[in-house]
Amino acid sequence: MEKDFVEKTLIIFKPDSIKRNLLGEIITRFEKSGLEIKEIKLVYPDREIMEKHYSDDIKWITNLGEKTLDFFKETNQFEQYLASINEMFGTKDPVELGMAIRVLLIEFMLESPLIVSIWEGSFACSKARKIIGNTIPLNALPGTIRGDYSSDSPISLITEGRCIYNLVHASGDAIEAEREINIWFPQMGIKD
Ligand code: IDP
Ligand code: MG
Repeated sequence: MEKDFVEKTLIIFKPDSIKRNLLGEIITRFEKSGLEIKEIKLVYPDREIMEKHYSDDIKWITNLGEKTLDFFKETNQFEQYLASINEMFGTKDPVELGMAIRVLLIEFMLESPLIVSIWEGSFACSKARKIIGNTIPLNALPGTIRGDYSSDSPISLITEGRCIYNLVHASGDAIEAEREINIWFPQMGIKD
């Protein structure tokens, strides 16, 4: 019965964690959490695999754009930031903005090899999400990977024309994990 709670999750160590020589420290955090490593490999990703991983699912893209706009809404210079976004991306529409961010994200993920891994444990997906912290490192709590090693935020879209660098990807839930494991480790299904 307790086997039902055992999940696999896909963790990707993104180019910024590799370039900043943080791989060891970050992997250690997953090891110490009690999650068990099942697979790990270095991958030189191509555009095709990255486009599958960050798929063009309209719901996800819309969410990406909306979350970005929400971040700016919470500042006291929303109108100014919105004008800058419009100037840079030619739109204020959340869907179009989400699409533009997805392009930047894929470019970023293609900047260096990635370390792609599978971890297993009780409620592994939600555990891994807790270990990594909020998508926006500025809002991620101390003690999480993103909170401890970065203060990045969507402001980088305006200042540097780039996506958020947040060191690590972890599947959002078990369904996302199954989809992602099939992309990166097609030889192994998630089900035992
Ligand atoms: P997650 O990685 O925490 O699951 P998602 O919403 O799935 O977050 O977004 C995927 C990736 O897209 C993030 O990890 C981050 O690198 C990038 N990203 C998300 N939101 C923004 C944003 O508002 N501006 C720029 N990049 C973003
Ligand atoms: Mg995600």
